[in-house]
Amino acid sequence: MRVWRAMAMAGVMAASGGASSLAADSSPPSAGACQALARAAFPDPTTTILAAGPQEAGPVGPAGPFGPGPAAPAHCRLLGKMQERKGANGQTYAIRFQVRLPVTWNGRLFYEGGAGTDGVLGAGVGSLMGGQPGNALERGYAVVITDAGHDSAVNNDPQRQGVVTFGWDPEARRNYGGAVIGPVVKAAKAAVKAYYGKAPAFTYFAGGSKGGQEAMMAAQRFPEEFDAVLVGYPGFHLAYAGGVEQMWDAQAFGDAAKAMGLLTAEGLPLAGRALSDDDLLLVSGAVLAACDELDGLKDGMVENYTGCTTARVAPALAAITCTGPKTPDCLLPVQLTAVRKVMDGARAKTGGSLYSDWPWDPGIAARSAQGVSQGWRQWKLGAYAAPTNTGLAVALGGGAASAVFTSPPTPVADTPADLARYAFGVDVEANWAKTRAKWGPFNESAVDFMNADATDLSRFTSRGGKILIYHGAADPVFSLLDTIRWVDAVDRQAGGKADRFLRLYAVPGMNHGGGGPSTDQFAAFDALVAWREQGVAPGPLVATARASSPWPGRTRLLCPYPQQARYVSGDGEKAQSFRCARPSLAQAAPPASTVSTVPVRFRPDSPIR
Ligand SMILES: [Ca+2]
Repeated sequence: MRVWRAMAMAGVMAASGGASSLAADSSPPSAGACQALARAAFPDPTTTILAAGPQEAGPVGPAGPFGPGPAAPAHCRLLGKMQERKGANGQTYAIRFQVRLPVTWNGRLFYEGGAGTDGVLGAGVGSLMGGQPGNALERGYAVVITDAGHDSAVNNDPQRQGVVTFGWDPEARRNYGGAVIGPVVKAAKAAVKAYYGKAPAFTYFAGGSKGGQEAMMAAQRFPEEFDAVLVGYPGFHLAYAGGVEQMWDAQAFGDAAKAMGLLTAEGLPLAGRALSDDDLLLVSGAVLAACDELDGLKDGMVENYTGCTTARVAPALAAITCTGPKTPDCLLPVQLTAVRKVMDGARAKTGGSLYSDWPWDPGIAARSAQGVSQGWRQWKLGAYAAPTNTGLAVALGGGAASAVFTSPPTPVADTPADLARYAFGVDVEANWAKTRAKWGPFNESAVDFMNADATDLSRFTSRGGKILIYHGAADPVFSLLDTIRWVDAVDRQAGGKADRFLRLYAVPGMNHGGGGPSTDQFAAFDALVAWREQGVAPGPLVATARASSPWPGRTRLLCPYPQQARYVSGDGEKAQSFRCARPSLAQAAPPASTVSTVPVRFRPDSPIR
């Protein structure tokens, strides 16, 4: 029952606009206090304030294609930079940061994580993530963001991978990996102190994808600076996922395209054509045929993501294999070989895992009123109709793998054909070795500066630190199974008591950060705040499907791992018809192919085997 009380309390907090004010006893800062920040002292003596000025309530940032920028209350905006220097190849680097300080402050600081290859300052109003409406600034948080130490508009050499040119500079790599978090949070705390006259009572970090990697870095490498972190679909093994797995995926689907004679104008494989949307729907259909009912309800969702093993799915895949020419009802053996290879994850020639396998989940593709979901294919394959390789494994991964995640970096021009030539041609196992290599001035390996997989979190948790993670089961960028193995390793390290400080919520059907046949809207941030500040341990979260899903308005329980949602009785569209429970032993076992790969504990210097 405690979990339901926790949900009710989280709901009350959300209804009242989130966190209560800790600063009610202080009067709002004076009108001149904002401009005065330009003369304030900052901990890093290299800090330069570029702008400090009051902002009236209203939308901030440039208008987007769908309307004005996000809403913000009256606040003080501070823009600064620090550690400006001349770096590799004559590039000038600096750490830029922005702090928005609301006039009506709730006494807290919110560090919003970056995304992708960073290098930009976003609106910086503080996304609450999980599809939660509003933003942290509206709720009274001071919000800080950074470009992570490079500027995509400036550090952008077309002969050196374009926006990831910074990969050629060892210090810019380190900052991107997370070193930037320390100086930036200290600068933000100094701004808070100067503006409000007191330090934040609580400091949160929230980020997804690369920002999720940063949230984990915050807890692991700057544990004294943060009180709780919200981690979305994290790239905590980005060196492996970006440097190795994306090349593996590109090559698997590239091989299939080549075998089917599907090539670009330059004669390169056209990976995006390897499977059509209808072909991907056949794969999802096989997953559902094998696993949909494991959770007690045939509803197009696989809540039992650990029970849906390769062994269970294989007969359903065999059943859709063409025995002759391709037809709409079957997949060619070469197509299925590629799918199986991708889902098995990057492998060494000896068969050992170089990153992770992936859960079989119907979020690979699903049909809704808006068409077939693209969240999986846009990373693994790319747009079917495109004449070049638009899959992000190639278009983004080709540059990041060659410039940032391997040492030494390999020069690749920033063109679709050059990136594709690298992604399809590189030796995946050699790249894995280069994620762990040091070379000349690159005196930290990508694994060292990038991977956030420490399992001893005691410096963070001994101060009451809390970690809440969520991750889509159909995320095509970072594997939920890899995140599960890290959570298991942390739990072993904590003597089986990691639930005192760590929660993982798998989101069945969800792609990278949202979308897919899923219920991807939920109040994870509220749950984290209630846990850290009121001691209300998070239980099941009610999640709602968005309008673009196959089932708008459907609700489900997101269950804290290792629990999973299981249908009990009643309306199959409603969360209250489910309960959270550990899967039965027969269904709980991880995929057989990975049992032997689970390490006793994670070490940055050892692959998952
Ligand atoms: Ca089901």
